[in-house]
Amino acid sequence: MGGELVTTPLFDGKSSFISYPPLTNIHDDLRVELEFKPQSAHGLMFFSGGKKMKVEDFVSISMVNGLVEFRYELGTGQAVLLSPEPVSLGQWHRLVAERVMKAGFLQVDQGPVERLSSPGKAQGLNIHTPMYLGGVPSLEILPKPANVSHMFEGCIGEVLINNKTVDLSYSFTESNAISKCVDNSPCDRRPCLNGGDCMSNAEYEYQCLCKDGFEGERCEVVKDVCQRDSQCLNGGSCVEGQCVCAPGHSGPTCAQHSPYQYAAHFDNNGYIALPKAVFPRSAPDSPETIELDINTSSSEGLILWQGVDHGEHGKGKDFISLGLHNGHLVFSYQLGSGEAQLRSRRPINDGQWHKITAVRTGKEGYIQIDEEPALHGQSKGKSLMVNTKGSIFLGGAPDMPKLTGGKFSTGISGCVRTCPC
Ligand SMILES: [Ca+2]
Repeated sequence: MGGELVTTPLFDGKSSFISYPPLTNIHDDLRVELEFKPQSAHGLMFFSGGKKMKVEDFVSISMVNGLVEFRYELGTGQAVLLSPEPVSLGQWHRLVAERVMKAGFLQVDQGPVERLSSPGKAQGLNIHTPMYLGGVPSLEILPKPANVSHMFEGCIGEVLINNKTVDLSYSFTESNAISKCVDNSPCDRRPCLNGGDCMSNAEYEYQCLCKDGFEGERCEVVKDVCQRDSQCLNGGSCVEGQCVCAPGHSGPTCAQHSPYQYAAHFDNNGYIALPKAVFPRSAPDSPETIELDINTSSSEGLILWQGVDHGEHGKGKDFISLGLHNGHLVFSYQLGSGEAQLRSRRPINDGQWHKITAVRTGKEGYIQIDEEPALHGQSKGKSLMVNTKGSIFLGGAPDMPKLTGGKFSTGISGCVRTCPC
């Protein structure tokens, strides 16, 4: 990179690239977070390939027609995920591209999470080439099915692989035609988190005006509302400065009572915890029924969740959930040997009240929206019982990515009421 240390590289869209040692520990899952400022609507930002053979494993992240494309091949067919909206050129964005076995996820900025699984039996990613950023030294390196025609033109900022920051300027093995990225204002990088406003007050300085409840130079710190359990009311406990309410209570200090039959309004961060007793586990052959009315305009988010206890990691564990994906209701459950996913035919996020009935009997399940015909499905494998120990969360949940094993990152906005059933 010449004589000067470049911490934020600028790629020229032609011969620029930086390479790093081949990725390791990514066979089962790979999560790439990348901060980028594109100058052109096309170009390869990230590539990692396998051995040259008939079908070559690879992962690529590109700009295609102004959209972000996340593409991977595990051996039996590609998954190609696209951001729903084009990203603005000349501005900083952040993408998260993740695959867990065959299941892929892509989110750009605060947009919806796109989901798609790769086809066929292959589950593992087998990587042999270096990891490339911004381009490759020769097009020969790229497998044809990756469908790459341009290299990336623009800047790449922070890069995280499986939650670890890549040291862009020291850990590379090779680089070509890299220069230094220049921003007009220090606010261009969007340094203020959690909805904070950025003010630029000198050439290299910025100041964040944080929203209520956040503090720190970049508004990265969630203000503590408690230091000890006694500051959380009604039997709530203090976990890392935030009250985790006992079932039947809600609010920052758990002051609100939430009886079991209720109507509640949620914003993105709100939720209600109910004791698991309101939703008793029944014998494998008798039906379990969830009935509720919902009125929401959210396209993504968690409506109801029961899985592991709060504080445990939910990845791979049994759960039962109702959520929204692209506005469609998704009833999902995992009994230990495979997940069932039932998706409503129509979106339900039209700001009108809808009656939802979700019923599970062993592996079999169905959902019914209003008076429409029921939609049936079943989970794979032999397991019949859902082994869930935790509280039931409605409208959202604390620490959602951890609790739900990455299935949900937001709650819903809107109203939920239980019917008198
Ligand atoms: Ca493979």
